[in-house]
Amino acid sequence: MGSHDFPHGTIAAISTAPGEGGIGIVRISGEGSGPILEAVFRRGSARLEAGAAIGAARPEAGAAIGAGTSDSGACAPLGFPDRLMRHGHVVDGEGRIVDEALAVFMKAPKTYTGEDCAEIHCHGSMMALRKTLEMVMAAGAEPAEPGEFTKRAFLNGKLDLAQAEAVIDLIKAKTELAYDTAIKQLDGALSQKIRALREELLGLLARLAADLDYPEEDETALTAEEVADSISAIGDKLEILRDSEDAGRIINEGLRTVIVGKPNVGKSSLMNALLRDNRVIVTEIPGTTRDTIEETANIRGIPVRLTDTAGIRDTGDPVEAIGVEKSKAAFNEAELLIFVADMSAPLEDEDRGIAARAAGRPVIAVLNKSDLGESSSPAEVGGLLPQARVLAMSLKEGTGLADLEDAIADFVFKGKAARREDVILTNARHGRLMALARDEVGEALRTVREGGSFELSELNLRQAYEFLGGVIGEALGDDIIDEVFARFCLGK
Ligand SMILES: Nc1nc2c(ncn2[C@@H]2O[C@H](COP(=O)(O)OP(=O)(O)OP(=O)(O)O)[C@@H](O)[C@H]2O)c(=O)[nH]1
Ligand SMILES: [Mg+2]
Repeated sequence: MGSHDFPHGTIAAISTAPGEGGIGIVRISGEGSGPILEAVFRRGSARLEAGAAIGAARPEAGAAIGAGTSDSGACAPLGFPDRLMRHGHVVDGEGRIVDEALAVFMKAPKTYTGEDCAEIHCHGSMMALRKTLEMVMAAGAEPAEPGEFTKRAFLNGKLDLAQAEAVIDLIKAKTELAYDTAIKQLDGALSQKIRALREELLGLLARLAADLDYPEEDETALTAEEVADSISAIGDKLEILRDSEDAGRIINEGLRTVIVGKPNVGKSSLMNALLRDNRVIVTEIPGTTRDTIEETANIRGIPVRLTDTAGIRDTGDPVEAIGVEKSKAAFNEAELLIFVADMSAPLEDEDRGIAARAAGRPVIAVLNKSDLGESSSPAEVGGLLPQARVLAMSLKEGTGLADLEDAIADFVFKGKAARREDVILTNARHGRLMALARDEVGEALRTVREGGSFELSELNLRQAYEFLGGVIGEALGDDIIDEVFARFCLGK
């Protein structure tokens, strides 16, 4: 039997992470959830029941299931009262036990997807889970696409699109800050902000429409100044939200940060200090690090993807030379460079050469080994890298590290401390729509300020309203919705 047995398709997937675990969950959603659960699950001890009885209830008579549910999708299956967890066994077509498990049926519409749902809690064994999923499919479920449960929740109005996207952020959150941001968005903080902005736009559009319809009623006539003020207030709010996107993306995806400098200045020591782990080999021999090494550090809640590199210098050693080439490649991909030099020695041509490569790039300069004296000064490094913040540090004595962490956080938040109550855009799709809306509002403002017709600015404001709607998933095409949910993992 196949999906056609249940009009909207009943989907199933293993929802827990692959690997060994105490418990693993097979999740089912759709009208077939109840009958499928009845078909694969025996309550109580299957061993005590006659094998024949189990066999008899098996769904190779698939039609019987279809017939039984065509008009009773919302009914709890026999033996499965709504939302009551039952103990029993998953059994195969011959009545053999696949696993001992707990199972629950949840009646629509008060479920995650808004459809009838069922869950089978097996042991967290990939074999037991796969076999259980096979049984569930044999009983009529189709394999779920990645994100399909959440997509159904969206299509059934359980979540708006921004909230649905927060689910994936939440699953992928690696730091407390990423987690906080996702939880807030799931709770609807961003959606509320978008809705409020749309209301404001709609209010303004209504006032403009009234003005255009009854221009002769002077007492209600709007002045260009009034309209411009209202538009610019909306524009400012859009700008603030748009601006938060860079930080938001970094919170979710991490900041690609590369530690560069000539050999032996303490790059690997710095990597270890930021990771709070002896991850990389440190020796007094120049040229110790020969390969690029990437690890993620949690710095003030920001996932910082650090790359330690081989010290860049001309070398006759072919292995080190490959490392130097890799360093140069990593250098070019960095979103932030940490340039390290030795404070206890005068700057050399090698330092100057590396600094020249970093010209115009976002960079923080560290003068390490301050415990050994000051032969090169922060001012000198500042001369080479005018855009850089320059910090003195001694990794040996543990000074200056906190300043560097502050500097990294400042770089991400552009000096504005991330406040917990702030709504931050974490999603490139939202960022794009927000930028489009901002441009439309900007255009409307220009028109009004230049004495153009309200009608013309009205068109731009309408467009902005539509773009904002796209964030929460209003009036979006199927292709965009599919693309959003394709980012999800299986079983969610
Ligand atoms: N006195 C002093 N020594 C340090 C300090 N930081 C690092 N060192 C020492 O400097 C030497 C080189 O450190 P590494 O971290 O291996 O330097 P690196 O830049 O990774 O070197 P390469 O991998 O060879 O490019 C080691 O002996 C460290 O113990 C510091 O702040 N003060
Ligand atoms: Mg090193």
